[in-house]
Amino acid sequence: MSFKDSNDDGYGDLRGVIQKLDYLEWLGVDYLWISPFYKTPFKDNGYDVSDYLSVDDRFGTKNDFLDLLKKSKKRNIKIIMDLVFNHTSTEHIWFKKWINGESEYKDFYISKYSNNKPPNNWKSKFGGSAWKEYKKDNWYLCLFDKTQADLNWENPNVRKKLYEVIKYYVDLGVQGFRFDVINLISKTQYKNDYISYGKKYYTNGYKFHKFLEEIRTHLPKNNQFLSIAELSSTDIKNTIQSTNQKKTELDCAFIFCHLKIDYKNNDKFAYKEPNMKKFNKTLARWFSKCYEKGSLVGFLNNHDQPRSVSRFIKKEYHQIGSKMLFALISLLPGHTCIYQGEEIAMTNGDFANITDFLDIETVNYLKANNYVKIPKGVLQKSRDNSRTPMQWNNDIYSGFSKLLPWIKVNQNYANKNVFKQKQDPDSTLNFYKEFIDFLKKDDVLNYGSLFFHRFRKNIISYSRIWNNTKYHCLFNLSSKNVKYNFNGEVMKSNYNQCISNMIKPYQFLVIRK
Ligand code: TEU
Repeated sequence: MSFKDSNDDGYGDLRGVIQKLDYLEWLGVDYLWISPFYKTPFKDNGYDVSDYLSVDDRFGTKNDFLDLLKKSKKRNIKIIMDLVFNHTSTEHIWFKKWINGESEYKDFYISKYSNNKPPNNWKSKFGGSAWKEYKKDNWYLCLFDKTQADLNWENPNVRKKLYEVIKYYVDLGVQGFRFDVINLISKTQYKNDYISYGKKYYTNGYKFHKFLEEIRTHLPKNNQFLSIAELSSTDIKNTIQSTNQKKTELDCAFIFCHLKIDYKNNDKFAYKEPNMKKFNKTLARWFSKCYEKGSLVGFLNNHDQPRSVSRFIKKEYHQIGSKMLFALISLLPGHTCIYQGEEIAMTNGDFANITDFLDIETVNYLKANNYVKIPKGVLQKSRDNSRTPMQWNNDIYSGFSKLLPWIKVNQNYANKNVFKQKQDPDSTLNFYKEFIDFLKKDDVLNYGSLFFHRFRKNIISYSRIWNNTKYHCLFNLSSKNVKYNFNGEVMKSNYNQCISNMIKPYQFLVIRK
């Protein structure tokens, strides 16, 4: 959507991705996860699919997609499709046939009878009730937008149709899937829930692992194929099971606990400074417990999250701090996922008007609360922050498109762009490239065990150990010098000069012992 627009209509597209494959290869990308580009009414940026088997006109054609597969293969980049299987758009033909009562589509969606009011008090993740009345006293479940109806996974015919989608893309040569909110697919009890408003019943439901096992049987057996579970509000036990080493379910998982450190009482849009102690504690707990028995993907950015530099680093330190954040997350065991623009330290959008916000979750929130001015928490955490166009150069609209893009370009593009950073040996971009190369080749990082140390003085510290080699990794999460003694050979740092009893603002060090 926001990566590269090849036909200057203001929307990123598949041809745009093809144009930038050389760049991705240069950077060292192995797998490329692309957000949904299926046919969509676009209420939730493509996560509302109206036909899984066709490409939306906005994004190109099936031929463009086949070309992308061919050209990425030449560069050894594997394509990961985003499978949105918890729900479809209400524009999907399945939904239309279901609502018309066609027998083949009987029980395709989750529907309950309830007199005059929703069947229970579950809340949608985008605000309001999780139910929509479609005919007098009949309601369908929609955990996200009203136009995203939850599929009924209990129905084998639904699963059969979804496995046909998997087969279609595997046959085309896709080499991985990211399964959107896959731990929400098993729902069986529909009781009122006065604490978590439904989460307790629809998250990691009792058939969830059975369904994952079934999905697995439809995935290719080759070990290059990568399946990723997006796990919403989950726990360690279920995460381990979903990504167990016997590979009976999926290969690895995205979890979000480490990114909820600036939520105030679970309220995303209430403004709160991130709590770094909690950040450390969450990373330590999750990664230490999951890395041997299961597998987590390390990431700090995606299309739903605010930009990590804006979130964690004071403005004057964005360049140095962006390198520290990447080191912090990528030196942990497991795959690392980078989100477009992170490699040049792109920041949150510079939105000035309430009408600049487009994301459905944000817009619903603003409307529900009758905001006329942008609240601080929305500036801080709206999903639009990460969706601004990729900053390629300092041409008009940051080189993303020649036409006004679908979402506002961040005005810092003139100074912060790929073209400029490529020429600067000290840039975030060149750091990412060099660091990715280092990560791939290093045995300690690829196979080593993990040991987290105590968090003190704003320093996160952990060790990676393999055979007789130990890497002590230190990260200063603050903008202050911190007195801290360390010894050993400094292998990597984001500062040229290192002093053995001081860790500089946002400095990181990998020390070999
Ligand atoms: O997101 C799942 C999800 O629950 C969150 O990350 C969501 O963005 C959060 O509730 C916001 O506070 C996935 C997709 O990544 C997201 O873009 C979709 O909107 C959502 O599923 C529905 O398909």
